Amino acid sequence: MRVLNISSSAAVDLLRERGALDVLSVVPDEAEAAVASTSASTLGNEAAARSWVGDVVSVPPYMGPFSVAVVDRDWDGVGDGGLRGALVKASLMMRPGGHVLVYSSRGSLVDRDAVAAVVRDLCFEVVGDVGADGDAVLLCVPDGFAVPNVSSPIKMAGEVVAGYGRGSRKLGVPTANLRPDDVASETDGLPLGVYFGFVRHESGSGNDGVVRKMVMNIGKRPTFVTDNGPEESIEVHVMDYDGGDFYGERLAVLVVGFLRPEMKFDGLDALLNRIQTDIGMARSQLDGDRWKCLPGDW
Ligand code: RBF
Ligand code: MG
Repeated sequence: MRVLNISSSAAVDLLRERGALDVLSVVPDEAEAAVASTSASTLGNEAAARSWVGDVVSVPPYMGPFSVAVVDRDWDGVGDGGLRGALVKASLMMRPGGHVLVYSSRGSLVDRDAVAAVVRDLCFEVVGDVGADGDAVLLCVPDGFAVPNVSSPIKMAGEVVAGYGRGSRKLGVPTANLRPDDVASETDGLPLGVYFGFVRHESGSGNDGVVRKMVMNIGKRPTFVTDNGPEESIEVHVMDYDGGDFYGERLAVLVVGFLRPEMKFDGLDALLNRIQTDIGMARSQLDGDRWKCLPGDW
């Protein structure tokens, strides 16, 4: 079990006593880094206690994925983005089924509703308060990255309309934009961000009866769009398919999971890198036994 420790190095021994095999502590300086590792070496396996000097936002993604994260909202390693920034970053590095414990070492309020508001558009579900005084809040990543607070896959269908000509095809990630009105009732209230599931044609020349895997971005593409101008777009990338565009055809989409919020990346390369990660994560979920059998009308 790999643990992300965004709190004092004192937690390392406790975590390892509880069976954590690999603890990465986010520490503000080299002195604290030394404590985080000596503390663990008393338990035997030095290699399994690592530290990262800096804040959680700078932790390289390859150091994950994590099954557990412990977050002291008052710890230096939380960084300038505060609790929200730390939880966004943690959410990008968690395994499905993983848990995040949020507390405050200074006794500042960690109110369940406040935390729920902070993670509203992240892949976390609030499990509940922990401790007699409710001084910590436990979050989990639903198994299979199921859409939080949604009990079954979301079915929607819409016509493919022209995008904004930003050339997602040229980027190597062609997307079919669904007409927002067609799917408004299903997407209403869903957080902006990246979803995954299945797609098939309802009609049109592409209607070959094949169910394919897809990733879907519901959002405003903040990486490219700086004013608040354009409305939400609902973009579906059909995986393992390099046929034509689907303009005018109707796509039926089954959304089964949610990966992350939509983010403003530092340019195209960073966005494309993350989209490749999204596709990889979606593929490993969609190839699993859970989706061998789709709902009846699929
Ligand atoms: N655009 C963003 O600005 N931020 C994102 O986080 C983001 N995530 C995406 C994830 C996926 C899986 C896909 C297919 C698109 C995403 N986009 C995102 C939209 C991207 O900017 C858009 O496809 C291109 O601008 C072409 O319209
Ligand atoms: Mg498009």
